[in-house]
Amino acid sequence: MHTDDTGQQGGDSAGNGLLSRRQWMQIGAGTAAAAVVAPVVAKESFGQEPWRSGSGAPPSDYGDRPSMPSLRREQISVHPFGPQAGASSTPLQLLNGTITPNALHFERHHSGIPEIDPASHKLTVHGLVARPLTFDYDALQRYPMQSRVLFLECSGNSYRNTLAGAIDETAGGLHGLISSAEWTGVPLHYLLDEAGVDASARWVIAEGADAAGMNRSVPLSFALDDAMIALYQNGEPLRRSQGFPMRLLVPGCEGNLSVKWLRSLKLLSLPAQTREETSKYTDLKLDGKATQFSLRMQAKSVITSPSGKMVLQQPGVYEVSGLAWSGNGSIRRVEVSADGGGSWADAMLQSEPGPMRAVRFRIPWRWQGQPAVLQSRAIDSAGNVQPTRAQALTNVAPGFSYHFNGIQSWRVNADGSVRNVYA
Ligand SMILES: Nc1nc2c(c(=O)[nH]1)N[C@H]1C(S)=C(S)[C@@H](COP(=O)(O)O)O[C@H]1N2
Ligand SMILES: [Mo]
Repeated sequence: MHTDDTGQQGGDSAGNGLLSRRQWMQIGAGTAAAAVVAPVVAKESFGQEPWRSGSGAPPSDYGDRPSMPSLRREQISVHPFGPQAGASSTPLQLLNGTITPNALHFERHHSGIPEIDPASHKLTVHGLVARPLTFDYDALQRYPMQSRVLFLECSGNSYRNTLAGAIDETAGGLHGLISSAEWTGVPLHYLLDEAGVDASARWVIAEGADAAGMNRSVPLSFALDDAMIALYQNGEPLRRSQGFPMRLLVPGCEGNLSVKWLRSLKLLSLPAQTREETSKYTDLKLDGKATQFSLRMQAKSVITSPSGKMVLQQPGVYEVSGLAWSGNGSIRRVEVSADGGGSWADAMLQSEPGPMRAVRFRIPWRWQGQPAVLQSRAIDSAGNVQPTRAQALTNVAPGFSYHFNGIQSWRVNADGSVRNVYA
């Protein structure tokens, strides 16, 4: 693992231009002609830009969006049954670091975004418990809280790459049903302990207060281990689209389990077999059988730059960078290939790694106009290796598209254009 920024990159460079960090810095220390990104040499003259001709805007009571019109969610899709049942994706290729700004967190709503009055909303814990309990927003604010940086991924993420032909799309357009945030809330076991879980309870059925009343069965062990009732997202109260006033968060598991606008937690000895865990989110196999409750999202990564629809403007050294995550623990290693999987080099993991947390990986790459196929491969702390697209699609029923974690391939053409391909 390479988490330092000192040039101590242990992994060797690999084919088709992948460099070690040390090689990259040596380029930078060379002559101006070989500079890293050919910066303009300063002439010590400063312009009279129009924004310097008068004072700027006054302070405001809430921040505005960056002056960058392209910075917006993508794939804003509405369901044929009604515009409220839709999704939107995080523009992964426009962001850096690991945290998704709240305004760009992906969305998935089965029945639109309810407008909930936090003063009248209640969460009830009932079923196989000694004392059914009801919590309101104010009561939950008084419990001990925890903060955790976690990824959240819809199990339908990346489904476009299960289709027969490779679609020309951006990284966010293909894989943007993943976001990450620092979530703050009440560890669920506090509430369950207080209610007194019956020895016969094995599952917690979580239900939302949206019109869909979306519900899922969560194994009791997950609920007691590390699930939380999230109240804050990146420091501010949850956005309405993320479940205000409160949502369940089940770290590392398919997004569907993290029920938004949470109003009921019912303890049962068996799963409830809800729509979301029978007709949806079961893994249909080639032989007609299905695997239920494959809840943990598998090891996965995606290069966000260079990525689909980008154009490399000139030959030179580029940083290949992306995100990796796994619901089975933390990311141990990310390998990058520039020759379609022929050879691999270790990328640097350049953000704080941790369980159920997305990490940023980076590796320098010299592009001299040669065609290339860029890929990344995540390896998690449980030893799982991200499969190729073909491996990920073996023993999957035709048309089944959930839980796809195959390696993404970006072809860089001689003209610098980057496109999604199946390698
Ligand atoms: N009550 C409720 N909870 C829900 C949903 C919903 O439609 N209603 N969508 C689920 C799905 S499918 C996903 S992937 C995540 C998406 O969370 P986000 O919109 O905050 O990104 O919420 C889950 N929780
Ligand atoms: Mo989802």
